[in-house]
Amino acid sequence: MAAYRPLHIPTSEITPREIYMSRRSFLGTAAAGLMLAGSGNALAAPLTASPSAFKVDEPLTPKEAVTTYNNFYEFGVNKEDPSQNAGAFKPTPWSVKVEGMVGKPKEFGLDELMKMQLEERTYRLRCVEGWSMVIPWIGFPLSALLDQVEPLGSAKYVAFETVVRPEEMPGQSGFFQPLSWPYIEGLRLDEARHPLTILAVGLYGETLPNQNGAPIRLVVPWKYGFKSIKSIVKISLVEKQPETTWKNANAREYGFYSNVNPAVDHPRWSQATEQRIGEGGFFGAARRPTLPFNGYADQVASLYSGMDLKANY
Ligand SMILES: Nc1nc2c(c(=O)[nH]1)N[C@H]1C(S)=C(S)[C@@H](COP(=O)(O)O)O[C@H]1N2
Ligand SMILES: [Mo]
Repeated sequence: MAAYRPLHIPTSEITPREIYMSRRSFLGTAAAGLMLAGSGNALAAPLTASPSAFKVDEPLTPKEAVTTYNNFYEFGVNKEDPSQNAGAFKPTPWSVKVEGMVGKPKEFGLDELMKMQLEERTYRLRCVEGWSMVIPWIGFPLSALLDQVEPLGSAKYVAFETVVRPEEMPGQSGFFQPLSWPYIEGLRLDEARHPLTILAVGLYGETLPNQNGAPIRLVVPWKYGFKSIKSIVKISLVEKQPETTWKNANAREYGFYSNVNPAVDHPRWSQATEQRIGEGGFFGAARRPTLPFNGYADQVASLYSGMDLKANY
Protein backbone atom coordinates (compact mmCIF):
# COMPACT_ATOMS: atom_id res chain seq x y z
CA MET A 1 0.00 0.00 0.00
CA ALA A 2 1.36 3.37 -0.94
CA ALA A 3 1.95 6.09 1.58
CA TYR A 4 -0.87 8.49 1.30
CA ARG A 5 0.81 11.37 -0.53
CA PRO A 6 0.01 10.85 -4.21
CA LEU A 7 3.24 10.69 -6.15
CA HIS A 8 2.64 13.57 -8.49
CA ILE A 9 1.37 16.14 -6.04
CA PRO A 10 4.05 18.55 -4.86
CA THR A 11 4.39 18.83 -1.09
CA SER A 12 3.42 22.51 -1.34
CA GLU A 13 -0.06 21.50 -2.42
CA ILE A 14 -0.69 19.28 0.54
CA THR A 15 -2.57 20.77 3.44
CA PRO A 16 -0.24 21.46 6.39
CA ARG A 17 -0.51 18.82 9.05
CA GLU A 18 -1.72 21.22 11.79
CA ILE A 19 -4.62 22.34 9.65
CA TYR A 20 -5.44 18.84 8.72
CA MET A 21 -5.33 17.63 12.29
CA SER A 22 -7.65 20.37 13.46
CA ARG A 23 -10.02 19.59 10.64
CA ARG A 24 -9.84 16.03 11.78
CA SER A 25 -10.59 16.73 15.41
CA PHE A 26 -13.41 18.98 14.30
CA LEU A 27 -14.86 16.03 12.48
CA GLY A 28 -14.19 14.05 15.59
CA THR A 29 -12.76 11.00 13.88
CA ALA A 30 -11.03 8.44 16.00
CA ALA A 31 -8.66 6.91 13.47
CA ALA A 32 -5.05 6.92 14.52
CA GLY A 33 -1.89 7.18 12.51
CA LEU A 34 -3.04 9.33 9.66
CA MET A 35 -0.02 10.15 7.58
CA LEU A 36 -1.12 13.36 6.11
CA ALA A 37 -3.75 15.67 5.14
CA GLY A 38 -5.88 16.14 2.18
CA SER A 39 -4.56 18.13 -0.69
CA GLY A 40 -5.77 21.28 -2.37
CA ASN A 41 -6.45 24.52 -0.57
CA ALA A 42 -4.55 25.28 2.60
CA LEU A 43 -7.76 25.81 4.55
CA ALA A 44 -10.52 23.32 5.04
CA ALA A 45 -13.61 24.02 2.99
CA PRO A 46 -16.72 24.81 5.02
CA LEU A 47 -18.65 21.66 5.75
CA THR A 48 -21.89 21.32 3.90
CA ALA A 49 -23.57 18.86 6.25
CA SER A 50 -23.58 18.66 10.00
CA PRO A 51 -20.21 17.48 11.29
CA SER A 52 -21.80 14.69 13.27
CA ALA A 53 -23.01 13.15 10.03
CA PHE A 54 -19.40 12.64 9.05
CA LYS A 55 -18.26 10.40 11.83
CA VAL A 56 -19.54 7.32 13.51
CA ASP A 57 -19.11 7.18 17.24
CA GLU A 58 -18.40 3.44 17.18
CA PRO A 59 -15.13 1.53 17.16
CA LEU A 60 -13.38 1.36 13.81
CA THR A 61 -13.22 -2.02 12.12
CA PRO A 62 -9.56 -3.09 12.16
CA LYS A 63 -7.71 -2.25 8.97
CA GLU A 64 -6.74 -5.89 8.61
CA ALA A 65 -10.43 -6.84 8.29
CA VAL A 66 -11.31 -3.89 6.05
CA THR A 67 -8.59 -4.92 3.59
CA THR A 68 -8.97 -8.72 3.63
CA TYR A 69 -12.73 -9.31 3.92
CA ASN A 70 -14.01 -7.85 0.67
CA ASN A 71 -16.62 -8.08 -2.03
CA PHE A 72 -15.11 -7.29 -5.42
CA TYR A 73 -16.31 -9.93 -7.85
CA GLU A 74 -13.93 -8.79 -10.57
CA PHE A 75 -11.29 -10.55 -8.45
CA GLY A 76 -13.38 -13.56 -7.40
CA VAL A 77 -16.50 -14.26 -5.37
CA ASN A 78 -14.98 -15.25 -2.02
CA LYS A 79 -14.22 -12.68 0.68
CA GLU A 80 -10.48 -13.42 0.61
CA ASP A 81 -10.22 -13.42 -3.21
CA PRO A 82 -9.85 -9.66 -3.78
CA SER A 83 -6.93 -9.20 -1.38
CA GLN A 84 -5.26 -12.33 -2.74
CA ASN A 85 -5.92 -11.74 -6.46
CA ALA A 86 -5.64 -7.98 -6.89
CA GLY A 87 -1.85 -7.73 -6.75
CA ALA A 88 -1.45 -7.40 -10.52
CA PHE A 89 -4.07 -4.69 -10.84
CA LYS A 90 -2.65 -1.32 -11.91
CA PRO A 91 -4.50 1.64 -10.38
CA THR A 92 -2.19 4.11 -12.12
CA PRO A 93 -2.28 5.70 -14.61
CA TRP A 94 -6.03 6.29 -14.28
CA SER A 95 -8.69 8.68 -15.44
CA VAL A 96 -12.42 9.10 -14.98
CA LYS A 97 -14.62 10.32 -17.82
CA VAL A 98 -17.58 12.44 -16.76
CA GLU A 99 -20.04 12.84 -19.61
CA GLY A 100 -23.65 12.76 -20.76
CA MET A 101 -26.07 15.55 -19.91
CA VAL A 102 -23.48 18.05 -18.75
CA GLY A 103 -22.41 21.47 -19.96
CA LYS A 104 -18.72 20.67 -19.62
CA PRO A 105 -17.85 17.00 -20.12
CA LYS A 106 -14.40 16.24 -18.85
CA GLU A 107 -11.90 13.46 -18.36
CA PHE A 108 -10.32 13.81 -14.91
CA GLY A 109 -6.81 12.50 -14.44
CA LEU A 110 -6.06 10.83 -11.13
CA ASP A 111 -3.70 13.67 -10.12
CA GLU A 112 -6.53 16.12 -10.43
CA LEU A 113 -8.89 13.93 -8.42
CA MET A 114 -6.29 13.57 -5.66
CA LYS A 115 -6.03 17.36 -5.50
CA MET A 116 -9.71 17.81 -4.66
CA GLN A 117 -10.39 18.99 -1.11
CA LEU A 118 -9.97 15.69 0.70
CA GLU A 119 -11.65 14.90 4.01
CA GLU A 120 -11.68 11.95 6.33
CA ARG A 121 -15.14 10.46 6.71
CA THR A 122 -15.81 7.62 9.10
CA TYR A 123 -18.89 5.76 7.91
CA ARG A 124 -20.73 2.53 8.58
CA LEU A 125 -20.76 0.15 5.62
CA ARG A 126 -23.66 -2.34 5.63
CA CYS A 127 -23.54 -5.16 3.12
CA VAL A 128 -26.84 -6.63 1.96
CA GLU A 129 -25.44 -10.01 3.09
CA GLY A 130 -25.90 -8.96 6.72
CA TRP A 131 -22.45 -7.85 7.88
CA SER A 132 -21.11 -4.37 8.54
CA MET A 133 -17.95 -2.40 9.22
CA VAL A 134 -16.93 1.10 10.33
CA ILE A 135 -14.36 2.50 7.90
CA PRO A 136 -12.34 5.74 7.96
CA TRP A 137 -12.45 6.80 4.32
CA ILE A 138 -10.60 9.67 2.71
CA GLY A 139 -12.34 11.32 -0.17
CA PHE A 140 -14.36 14.25 -1.41
CA PRO A 141 -18.05 14.90 -2.01
CA LEU A 142 -19.23 13.63 -5.39
CA SER A 143 -21.11 16.94 -5.65
CA ALA A 144 -17.77 18.77 -5.95
CA LEU A 145 -16.97 16.77 -9.08
CA LEU A 146 -20.47 17.18 -10.51
CA ASP A 147 -20.30 20.96 -10.01
CA GLN A 148 -17.27 21.08 -12.29
CA VAL A 149 -19.08 19.47 -15.24
CA GLU A 150 -22.27 21.50 -14.83
CA PRO A 151 -25.15 18.98 -15.08
CA LEU A 152 -27.96 20.11 -17.39
CA GLY A 153 -31.52 20.53 -16.13
CA SER A 154 -32.49 17.40 -18.05
CA ALA A 155 -30.08 15.21 -16.05
CA LYS A 156 -31.96 13.21 -13.40
CA TYR A 157 -29.65 10.30 -12.57
CA VAL A 158 -25.95 9.50 -12.39
CA ALA A 159 -24.58 6.24 -13.82
CA PHE A 160 -21.21 4.74 -12.81
CA GLU A 161 -18.99 2.15 -14.44
CA THR A 162 -16.10 0.03 -13.14
CA VAL A 163 -13.07 -0.71 -15.28
CA VAL A 164 -12.99 -3.89 -17.43
CA ARG A 165 -9.54 -5.50 -17.46
CA PRO A 166 -9.75 -9.29 -17.69
CA GLU A 167 -5.97 -9.47 -17.93
CA GLU A 168 -5.65 -7.93 -14.45
CA MET A 169 -8.95 -9.06 -12.93
CA PRO A 170 -9.20 -12.85 -12.71
CA GLY A 171 -12.93 -12.77 -11.91
CA GLN A 172 -13.51 -11.24 -15.35
CA SER A 173 -11.52 -13.84 -17.24
CA GLY A 174 -12.31 -17.22 -15.67
CA PHE A 175 -14.64 -19.86 -17.05
CA PHE A 176 -17.25 -18.86 -14.46
CA GLN A 177 -18.38 -15.26 -14.85
CA PRO A 178 -20.53 -14.40 -11.83
CA LEU A 179 -21.79 -11.07 -13.21
CA SER A 180 -21.76 -9.27 -16.54
CA TRP A 181 -19.14 -6.58 -16.92
CA PRO A 182 -18.64 -3.75 -16.54
CA TYR A 183 -20.09 -3.56 -13.03
CA ILE A 184 -22.53 -0.66 -13.23
CA GLU A 185 -24.36 1.35 -10.60
CA GLY A 186 -26.50 4.43 -10.36
CA LEU A 187 -27.98 7.09 -8.11
CA ARG A 188 -30.69 9.65 -8.47
CA LEU A 189 -29.08 13.07 -8.98
CA ASP A 190 -30.21 14.33 -5.56
CA GLU A 191 -28.72 11.24 -3.91
CA ALA A 192 -25.50 11.79 -5.84
CA ARG A 193 -25.36 15.39 -4.70
CA HIS A 194 -26.08 14.60 -1.06
CA PRO A 195 -23.20 15.74 1.19
CA LEU A 196 -22.77 12.21 2.60
CA THR A 197 -22.04 10.78 -0.87
CA ILE A 198 -18.32 10.70 -1.50
CA LEU A 199 -15.78 9.48 -3.97
CA ALA A 200 -13.14 7.80 -1.81
CA VAL A 201 -9.48 7.70 -2.78
CA GLY A 202 -8.16 6.35 0.52
CA LEU A 203 -8.85 4.60 3.79
CA TYR A 204 -7.01 4.47 7.10
CA GLY A 205 -4.81 7.35 5.98
CA GLU A 206 -3.46 5.67 2.84
CA THR A 207 -4.41 5.38 -0.79
CA LEU A 208 -7.06 2.73 -1.44
CA PRO A 209 -5.81 -0.85 -1.57
CA ASN A 210 -6.73 -2.48 -4.89
CA GLN A 211 -9.21 -4.77 -3.17
CA ASN A 212 -11.13 -1.78 -1.80
CA GLY A 213 -11.59 -0.17 -5.21
CA ALA A 214 -8.39 1.63 -6.12
CA PRO A 215 -7.83 4.24 -7.16
CA ILE A 216 -11.31 5.76 -6.74
CA ARG A 217 -14.66 4.36 -5.65
CA LEU A 218 -18.08 5.55 -4.57
CA VAL A 219 -19.23 5.44 -0.93
CA VAL A 220 -22.96 5.90 -0.22
CA PRO A 221 -23.26 5.03 3.46
CA TRP A 222 -27.06 4.79 3.78
CA LYS A 223 -27.38 2.19 1.01
CA TYR A 224 -26.38 -1.46 0.89
CA GLY A 225 -22.71 -1.87 0.05
CA PHE A 226 -23.18 -3.03 -3.53
CA LYS A 227 -24.21 0.52 -4.47
CA SER A 228 -20.69 1.71 -3.53
CA ILE A 229 -19.08 0.82 -6.86
CA LYS A 230 -15.32 0.38 -7.04
CA SER A 231 -12.53 1.35 -9.47
CA ILE A 232 -14.66 3.81 -11.42
CA VAL A 233 -13.71 4.85 -14.97
CA LYS A 234 -16.91 6.51 -16.16
CA ILE A 235 -19.63 8.70 -14.66
CA SER A 236 -22.58 9.66 -16.88
CA LEU A 237 -25.36 12.13 -16.23
CA VAL A 238 -28.53 10.66 -17.70
CA GLU A 239 -32.26 11.28 -17.91
CA LYS A 240 -33.61 7.81 -17.12
CA GLN A 241 -32.96 5.52 -14.17
CA PRO A 242 -29.82 3.63 -15.19
CA GLU A 243 -29.42 -0.14 -15.18
CA THR A 244 -27.50 -1.56 -12.24
CA THR A 245 -25.51 -4.78 -12.02
CA TRP A 246 -27.28 -6.51 -9.14
CA LYS A 247 -30.75 -5.52 -10.28
CA ASN A 248 -29.92 -6.91 -13.72
CA ALA A 249 -28.65 -10.10 -12.10
CA ASN A 250 -31.73 -10.52 -9.87
CA ALA A 251 -34.34 -7.76 -9.79
CA ARG A 252 -36.42 -9.57 -7.18
CA GLU A 253 -33.56 -9.49 -4.68
CA TYR A 254 -31.75 -6.20 -5.42
CA GLY A 255 -33.50 -2.93 -6.20
CA PHE A 256 -32.25 0.33 -7.62
CA TYR A 257 -32.63 2.25 -4.37
CA SER A 258 -31.47 -0.39 -1.90
CA ASN A 259 -31.55 1.91 1.09
CA VAL A 260 -30.61 0.03 4.24
CA ASN A 261 -33.94 -0.91 5.78
CA PRO A 262 -34.31 -3.34 8.69
CA ALA A 263 -38.06 -3.52 8.03
CA VAL A 264 -37.72 -4.93 4.51
CA ASP A 265 -36.19 -8.38 4.42
CA HIS A 266 -34.13 -9.66 1.56
CA PRO A 267 -36.16 -12.50 -0.02
CA ARG A 268 -33.72 -15.05 1.39
CA TRP A 269 -32.83 -13.55 4.79
CA SER A 270 -33.86 -11.00 7.38
CA GLN A 271 -32.28 -7.54 7.30
CA ALA A 272 -33.26 -6.76 10.92
CA THR A 273 -29.80 -7.36 12.38
CA GLU A 274 -26.19 -7.41 11.24
CA GLN A 275 -22.82 -8.88 12.24
CA ARG A 276 -20.31 -6.11 12.82
CA ILE A 277 -17.07 -7.62 11.53
CA GLY A 278 -14.61 -8.07 14.40
CA GLU A 279 -17.35 -7.99 17.02
CA GLY A 280 -19.15 -10.79 18.74
CA GLY A 281 -16.81 -12.18 21.33
CA PHE A 282 -16.05 -15.80 21.94
CA PHE A 283 -19.27 -17.24 20.60
CA GLY A 284 -19.31 -14.87 17.64
CA ALA A 285 -23.06 -14.66 17.73
CA ALA A 286 -23.72 -11.10 18.85
CA ARG A 287 -25.58 -9.29 16.13
CA ARG A 288 -26.60 -5.68 16.38
CA PRO A 289 -29.86 -4.19 15.19
CA THR A 290 -29.69 -2.68 11.71
CA LEU A 291 -30.66 0.97 11.68
CA PRO A 292 -32.98 2.57 9.12
CA PHE A 293 -30.85 4.14 6.40
CA ASN A 294 -27.89 2.57 8.20
CA GLY A 295 -28.13 5.23 10.91
CA TYR A 296 -28.24 8.18 8.52
CA ALA A 297 -32.03 8.70 8.53
CA ASP A 298 -31.76 12.23 9.94
CA GLN A 299 -29.63 13.23 6.99
CA VAL A 300 -31.31 11.36 4.13
CA ALA A 301 -34.89 10.32 4.93
CA SER A 302 -36.22 13.54 3.40
CA LEU A 303 -34.88 12.46 0.01
CA TYR A 304 -37.59 9.81 -0.01
CA SER A 305 -40.57 11.62 1.44
CA GLY A 306 -43.72 10.48 -0.27
CA MET A 307 -42.02 7.37 -1.64
CA ASP A 308 -43.16 3.89 -0.66
CA LEU A 309 -39.85 2.49 0.49
CA LYS A 310 -41.10 -1.09 0.48
CA ALA A 311 -42.16 -0.82 -3.11
CA ASN A 312 -38.94 0.91 -4.07
CA TYR A 313 -36.53 -1.50 -2.50
N1 LIG B 1 -16.95 -3.01 -9.11
C1 LIG B 1 -17.43 -3.56 -7.98
N2 LIG B 1 -17.80 -2.75 -6.97
C2 LIG B 1 -18.28 -3.29 -5.82
C3 LIG B 1 -18.45 -4.70 -5.69
C4 LIG B 1 -18.05 -5.52 -6.78
O1 LIG B 1 -18.14 -6.76 -6.75
N3 LIG B 1 -17.54 -4.92 -7.90
N4 LIG B 1 -18.99 -5.21 -4.51
C5 LIG B 1 -19.85 -4.31 -3.73
C6 LIG B 1 -20.24 -4.85 -2.43
S1 LIG B 1 -21.39 -6.10 -2.45
C7 LIG B 1 -19.80 -4.33 -1.25
S2 LIG B 1 -20.41 -4.87 0.25
C8 LIG B 1 -18.72 -3.32 -1.23
C9 LIG B 1 -17.57 -3.80 -0.35
O2 LIG B 1 -16.58 -2.81 -0.23
P1 LIG B 1 -15.24 -3.14 0.57
O3 LIG B 1 -14.71 -4.45 0.07
O4 LIG B 1 -14.31 -2.00 0.32
O5 LIG B 1 -15.64 -3.23 2.03
O6 LIG B 1 -18.21 -3.02 -2.52
C10 LIG B 1 -19.21 -2.93 -3.55
N5 LIG B 1 -18.61 -2.45 -4.79
MO1 LIG C 1 -22.30 -6.11 -0.38
